[in-house]
Amino acid sequence: TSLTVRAASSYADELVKTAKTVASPGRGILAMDESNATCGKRLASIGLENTEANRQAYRTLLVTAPGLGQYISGAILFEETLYQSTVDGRKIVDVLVEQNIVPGIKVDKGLVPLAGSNDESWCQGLDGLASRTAAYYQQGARFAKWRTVVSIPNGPSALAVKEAAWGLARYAAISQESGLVPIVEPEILLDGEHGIDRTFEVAQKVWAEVFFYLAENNVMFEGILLKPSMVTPGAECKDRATPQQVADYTLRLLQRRIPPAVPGIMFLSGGQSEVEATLNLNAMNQAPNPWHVSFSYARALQNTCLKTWGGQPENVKAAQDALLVRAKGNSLAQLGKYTGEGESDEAKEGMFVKGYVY
Ligand code: 5MM
Repeated sequence: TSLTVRAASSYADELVKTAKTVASPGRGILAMDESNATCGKRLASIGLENTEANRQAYRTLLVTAPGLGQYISGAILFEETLYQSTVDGRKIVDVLVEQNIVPGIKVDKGLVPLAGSNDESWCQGLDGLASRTAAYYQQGARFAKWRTVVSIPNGPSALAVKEAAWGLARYAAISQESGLVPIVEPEILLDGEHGIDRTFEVAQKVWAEVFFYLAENNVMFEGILLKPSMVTPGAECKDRATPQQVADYTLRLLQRRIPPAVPGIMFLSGGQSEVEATLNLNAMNQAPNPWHVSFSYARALQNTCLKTWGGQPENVKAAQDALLVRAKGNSLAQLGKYTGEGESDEAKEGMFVKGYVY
């Protein structure tokens, strides 16, 4: 039977192929789609100014790490980077393709306050999206990403959940019509004192609604990827969870809410330490899953790399090695073979920042 649905007819086969490539065994996504404001915060943390040249130098370091494509199947770029060249003048998109990495593009326009809610937010970017996604495809992007957030301490209100789910579904339908595989990312923020059961309850609600609207918008499930938060206790909850508990809750959530037609579940790290994010992913891959359970980390891949670089040209190689250590660790975790041995103390430090706004 044909997988074709009205909303994705002309690109259906290509969408399925792209999604499968990104969700290939032992690989995951490098999220390097920091908007200029977020990139500025990262650069400030190592004492660098937020200039285009510094952003270019850092992104060049990331995409030219030798052999990165062995562990990384896709890289999410900010619009600036999709049109940017490396410091030695090669198009970043071309470098990724040479590395066997599929270029992706962040298409949301960020979070703003949601009127009528309990200090919650919604994600902008639907106006003019179809023309932007068409241009991004021309420029070489093959998948897209839209991140919205749900806050547990602030509710979440029924309004905020509905708005998040509807926005994601409209974005997904539009992306598929342009030939871009949509990554569907309703991040449930770590903020709060709540226990893991409360996170589980909220996640079930959010994903039920997301899939309701994805179906209503004729999104083809074989041609999407998900980017969920792992089910963990709130960052300020006294009861901490082991990787085994996180894996049990998170897999139960997926089993209850995510159809096996979805080819890839690419988790975000959300402020977990680098090692924690890798251990949790590894725990989820101790037995076969109906989906490809993998990673789409920003901080949990980049943190040690960024600090090792420190903006110094002589540190580029060491920083690339640090990125490759994390990429390889998560590759092993995707295959359920990560041991956690020999990790630095730095990689074990949490990165959660309370009330963090990107
Ligand atoms: C890299 O940061 C992404 C874009 O954020 P802004 O547009 O707000 O700057 C962000 O969406 C990221 O891809 C996800 O949150 C996953 O990152 P983490 O660090 O949670 O793995």
